[in-house]
This record gives sequence, C-alpha cells and structure tokens, in this order.
Amino acid sequence: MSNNLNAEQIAAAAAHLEKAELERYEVTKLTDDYPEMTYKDAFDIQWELRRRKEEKGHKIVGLKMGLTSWAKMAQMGVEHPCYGFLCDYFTVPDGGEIKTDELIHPKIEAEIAFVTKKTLKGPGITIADVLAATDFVLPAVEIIDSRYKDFKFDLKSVIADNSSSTRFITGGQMQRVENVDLKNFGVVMEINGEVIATGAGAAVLGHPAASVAMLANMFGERGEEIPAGTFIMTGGITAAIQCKKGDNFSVRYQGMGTITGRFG
Ligand code: 0L1
Ligand code: MG
Repeated sequence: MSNNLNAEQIAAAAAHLEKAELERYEVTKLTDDYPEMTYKDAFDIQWELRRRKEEKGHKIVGLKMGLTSWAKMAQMGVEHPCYGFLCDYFTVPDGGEIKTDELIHPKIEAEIAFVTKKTLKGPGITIADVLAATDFVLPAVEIIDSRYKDFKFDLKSVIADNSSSTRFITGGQMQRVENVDLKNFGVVMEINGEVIATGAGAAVLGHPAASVAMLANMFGERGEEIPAGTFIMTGGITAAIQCKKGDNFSVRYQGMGTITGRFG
C-alpha cells in the first residue's frame, strides 16, 4: 500500500473531519477533495485522527468493525468492511441519554462486542484464534454518525472518517464465549415500543468472531496488533436505523439481556 497524499495533506484532512465531528456539520466526501487518495492515505488519516484525540488527553477505549454485513455493504455501496477506534467520550451508560444536539444524523445498530484476553496479531488470524483469545462477549449498541452529507461516501472516505464512529452503549449480561451460539443468537430492536429490526449473529460476516479476525489481519497489514484486554464491537447485526430527538430504544439480545437508551 502506498501514499499519494503527503503528511501535510493527511494532517489537514484529519483536522477537517475532526472539526466537522466536534462542530456537528456535514462535509462532502473526502475523495471529492482528494481524488487521488489511496487506501493507505485513508487509514493514515484515521490514525492521525486517533493521534489527535490522544494528544488532547482522550483515551482510546476500544475498536470497532463496520460494514460487516453483505446487506450493509450493498446498502452503502462499498465493497469491504472497515474499522475505527472508540474514544472515552463516545461512551453512553445503559439506559442513558444520547445528546442528539451533539450529533449530525445519528443511526443505531445492534452489535455484539468481544473483550480479548490475549494479543491478536495478523496476518493469518482465524475464527479459532479469536475464540481462544476471547475473555467474554457482551451486547453493545453503536450510534453511528457519518460526517458526510446524507451519509453518502465511498470506502476510502468512510475509513478516513473513523468509520462513522460517534457513541456506543454496552450493557446486558456478559457471557463466556462457549455459552453463546454466536451464529444463531437473535436480536430484537424496538424504537418507541415498535419492533423496527431483527437479526441473528451470523449477519456479521457469517460469524462475529470472523469480524475480529479480519480486524486483527487488517491491523497486521500496518504492523499493528490488538492487545489483550481490548473491547471490540464487531458490526451491525441489524440494519442501521435513523433516530431523532425524543426516540426511546430497547434492544434485546437472546440470552444476554437488554440495552436501552433515549435520544434527548
Ligand atoms: O459501524 C458501521 O457499520 C458503520 C461503518 C460506516 C458506514 C456507515 O456509516 O454506515
Ligand atoms: Mg457499527
């Protein structure tokens, strides 16, 4: 993988996307500004965003995979999953309020998260490696919020934008990985008391552990590893559902409890 953008352009692109995030406005997709941008440039912009957060004193509290279902890739017009980082200020307590005014056009996704107990270093990481390296799994709801106008982007642009990461909730009951049928467990999402979306674990690349394996292998391409103790959200089991101020949601995870929240 090689770069077409220089260090100043990468820094400027990261600053541009972070400003849009913090000041809550939409921008056009980054490849409109930098048509020559490569995948390496896109990941470099995301890692520069991460560096900026840490420089400001924020802690990176986890990682996420995105676009991990074939239906979602087709819906968004992209051809491969992507990853992002999770910052300390992205966390919302279970049952808590998401401050809609801090966001642009949020959507929610039901996910399952893994917490690792061993280092995962690609290439060559498999589902079996991931299961052996997992401490426990637990329910999560991700709130995504693309900085791009009308959620319209291509894969390079969304990678640069930290894969639309913005907020997340964990809750319900953690479970040992051997106690969950990760392909078949069901999820029911209700908004304002109405069932809006349902799904099963296999929506995530056929098996949610495959998503963690792909993350480790993508990190491996950059010479990075996933340390033991990392919290990883594996991608949407349900479709991403647009929410607005005043919406209440509840997501039930078979055998793992419920996560609730509201947009205030
Ligand atoms: O977490 C996700 O699956 C979202 C990744 C980025 C794509 C989007 O904003 O829909
Ligand atoms: Mg997601």
